[in-house]
Amino acid sequence: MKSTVCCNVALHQNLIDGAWIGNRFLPNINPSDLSETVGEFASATEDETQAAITAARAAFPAWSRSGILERSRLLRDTSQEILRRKDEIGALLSREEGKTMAEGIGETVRAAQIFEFFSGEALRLGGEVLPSVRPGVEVQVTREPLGVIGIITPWNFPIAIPAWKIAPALCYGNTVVVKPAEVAPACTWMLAEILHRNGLPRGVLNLVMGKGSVVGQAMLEHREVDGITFTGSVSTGRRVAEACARHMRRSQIEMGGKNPLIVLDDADLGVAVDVALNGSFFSTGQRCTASSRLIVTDAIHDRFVAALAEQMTSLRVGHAMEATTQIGPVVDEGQLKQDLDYISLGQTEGARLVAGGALVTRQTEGHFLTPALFTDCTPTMRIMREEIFGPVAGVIRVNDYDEALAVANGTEFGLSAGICTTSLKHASHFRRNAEAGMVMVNLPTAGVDFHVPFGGRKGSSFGPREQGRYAVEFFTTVKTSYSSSF
Ligand code: UN1
Repeated sequence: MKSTVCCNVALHQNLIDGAWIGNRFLPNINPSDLSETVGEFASATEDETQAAITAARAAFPAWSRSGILERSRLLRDTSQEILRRKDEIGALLSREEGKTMAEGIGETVRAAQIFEFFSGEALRLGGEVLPSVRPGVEVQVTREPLGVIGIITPWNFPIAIPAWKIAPALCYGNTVVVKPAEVAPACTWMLAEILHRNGLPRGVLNLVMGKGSVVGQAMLEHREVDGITFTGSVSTGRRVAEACARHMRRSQIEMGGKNPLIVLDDADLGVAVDVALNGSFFSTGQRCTASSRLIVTDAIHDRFVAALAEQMTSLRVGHAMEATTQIGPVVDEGQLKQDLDYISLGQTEGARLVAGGALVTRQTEGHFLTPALFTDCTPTMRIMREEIFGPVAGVIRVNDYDEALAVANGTEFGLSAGICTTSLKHASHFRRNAEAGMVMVNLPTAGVDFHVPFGGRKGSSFGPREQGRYAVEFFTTVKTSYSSSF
């Protein structure tokens, strides 16, 4: 049945071994309009998850030996279809996640670009040939697919993150069991449907939607999964990494951030305000790369805060699909509660709320929250140490660059770090000394390219990098073979 309409709501099933399966569903609610159900999406059982893993295992031998041209074409066709349908898929993304239409379409284009990139990579997989230390012996170093890959994705990039895990997995000859976030599964369902229709052999990609406690747990425990790539919260990431270690299985874990953006006295004020506005609040601040700690030196502090607060008041918060909206709703009630709890905690901790942080009503009932800015923050406050994952940022005032750097690095996270400055000396020093996987100079901490490595340090990430050519590290395993001419 795959996707049928029942009671005016489309039903979307799991894809297991090339068949659309499942008869229990969960509603996917539009956060811009709680009266709208985007669709009903299957809630897989443990047995269904196991069947998906068994199918992926059975499909592995043939797929791992499939021709690189077949894989490249499939990824290219998928890229082209996503691009052709970018407005439709972007709208679906906005409806299920709450990103603005521009953000939804932008993310969809990014997913298409990722498939295009890996369509090329499929044709470029090489190896090394070396002389052995033993005369007459030749050494080859090659890469082979890892096996069955479990993919667990978050709700905040409902198409880009599934794309940047699925595309390299298939490119290098792995088979897949993918579980999207329960809150926003529609775009992954769409991806699975496109891949299936474009000729992906049965069992090569299996989609199991539903609850982490059922589907995710079954994936963690199943012996036939060779690697798990996960993006999500710190607490779940830790559990995934531990379970993988118990099974001696490879893991790639992307978790949170508490990303600093330093603004130095010599910064271009207009640039700094734009960078902070974008990095802190666009995509409703729901990015692990969001700039949540704005570390600002003394002489520019008051001008920066005034200009940022001023710009924030003119941000249009509202229904994600209205053309004028700049900030869409918070994704769901649980996240909204978390944001509001941290906003009141900030005030209790002694920070000063200088802009936003209020619920607003619009024509439709949705989770509309104005972006919040705190000043007078100290590095030890919980709002400056814990990831909020919402449109909330705080300003920490510092004396100089050295103090700014120390505060920036004084966190258990290390995903992205930014600086706004016109000083080459400070920019270069920061690029070398920021304890983060990604560093941005005069650019937002969020919003990354699709063809270069993505990932962090410390408590933000664990395992090999994602994206670009570095994806090969996780999705393949190295073989060193020796051959004697005698
Ligand atoms: C981006 O900032 O462009 O979950 C990507 C996240 C990250 C992706 C951020 N893994 O927010």
